[in-house]
Amino acid sequence: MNAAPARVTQAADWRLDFPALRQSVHGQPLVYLDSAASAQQPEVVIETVAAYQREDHANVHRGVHTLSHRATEAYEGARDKMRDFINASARSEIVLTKGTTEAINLVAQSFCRPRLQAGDNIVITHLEHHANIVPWQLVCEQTGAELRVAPINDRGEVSIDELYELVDERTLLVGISHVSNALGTVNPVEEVVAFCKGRNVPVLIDGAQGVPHLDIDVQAIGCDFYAFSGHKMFGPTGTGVLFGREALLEEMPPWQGGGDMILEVSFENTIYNELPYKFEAGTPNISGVVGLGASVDYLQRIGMQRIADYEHELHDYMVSQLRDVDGMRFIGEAANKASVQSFLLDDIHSHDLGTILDHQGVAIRTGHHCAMPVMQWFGVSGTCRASLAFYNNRDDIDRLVIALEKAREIFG
Ligand code: C6P
Repeated sequence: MNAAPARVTQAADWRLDFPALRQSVHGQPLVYLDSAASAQQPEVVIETVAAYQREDHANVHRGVHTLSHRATEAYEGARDKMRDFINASARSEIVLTKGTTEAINLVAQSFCRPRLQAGDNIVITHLEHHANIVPWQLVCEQTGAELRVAPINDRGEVSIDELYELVDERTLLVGISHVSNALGTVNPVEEVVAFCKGRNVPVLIDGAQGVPHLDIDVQAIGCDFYAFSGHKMFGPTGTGVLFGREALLEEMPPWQGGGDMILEVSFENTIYNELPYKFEAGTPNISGVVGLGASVDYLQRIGMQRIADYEHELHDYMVSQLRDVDGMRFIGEAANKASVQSFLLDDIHSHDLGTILDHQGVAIRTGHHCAMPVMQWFGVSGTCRASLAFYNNRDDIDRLVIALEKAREIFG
């Protein structure tokens, strides 16, 4: 037997782990092609959260009683899993946040704001999600610094040479996505980090769309910060991670104050907690983080490299099948892509097309994908976006194609 059918069989098995994928929508078996917005959760994540809530729930780091110990163990155990998952060198480098957005805002306010002065700059790219644009705009407004934006080309690839030209001795940080959510472009982050390291410029990578699809090793990448969200990696919403190099995190002040981020408080003087707790004020999303730990275990059982290989093949299949649909216009054709294809069909509005597909049981995302500058670059108000996870298979793509052909008939 050749490799392709074997992989498809594996995908069918993985799919059975996801209860949400077993349902019908508008009378048709659900085809879920919106994992870039939020991925479905396997049974084991749902059950782990439920079991925690049924039996172990209490506040963390606070109680001497048994349930508090159990909750703390489960929560801190999940941090250890996350450290291992991205190969951070220490658990102190794993700051638990409510998602990528919060993680990037933390860096903007705690790392950049105290350091930035008028005339300094931050460099990002044109294909960033709003979460990797607006926090930098805010901190630039607050400090008088300049936000510089590296352009993209017609295929949706960052012009890396132009990015390098924007970096100078006044650059405090470069922020770049690992994988573009709107276009699927995989950015050469290792190269960018190597260039910036040579100039002592820290790099933040928005890994929201990287972590679910690629085997991430933050030490091999060499980045200073790496941000990602739990709900895109088959875990609960309201969870996420900021990886930060310990030396940088140590230098950074807390950005939110409250319980758990302190060692001692008096009106005269407050002593902050050690890493990573200094950045985790208040009661966290305990059950969500415990569920995220279960999702890491689940992903590691399958293997991220296996997932990446399977998805790569499925992505190629999706692109080849969509390309043959009459009236198809691709938005984003980078040489190196992962998981996503954005497109428009004839002159059908993306929301109309999304609705017609939904009525055939096919879920895609439509609109600007929180990446308005990308839409502006391509001169469109929005696109349709099909995004894959390892639980998708070729049948899903075939159903998408049939649904698109039906939409063409409807719109005449
Ligand atoms: N993109 C999408 O449909 P949060 O909301 O904090 O979990 O993630 C924000 C975020 C940051 N960066 C990238 C590259 C992202 O894709 C996202 C979330 C979703 O594309 C929802 S807008």
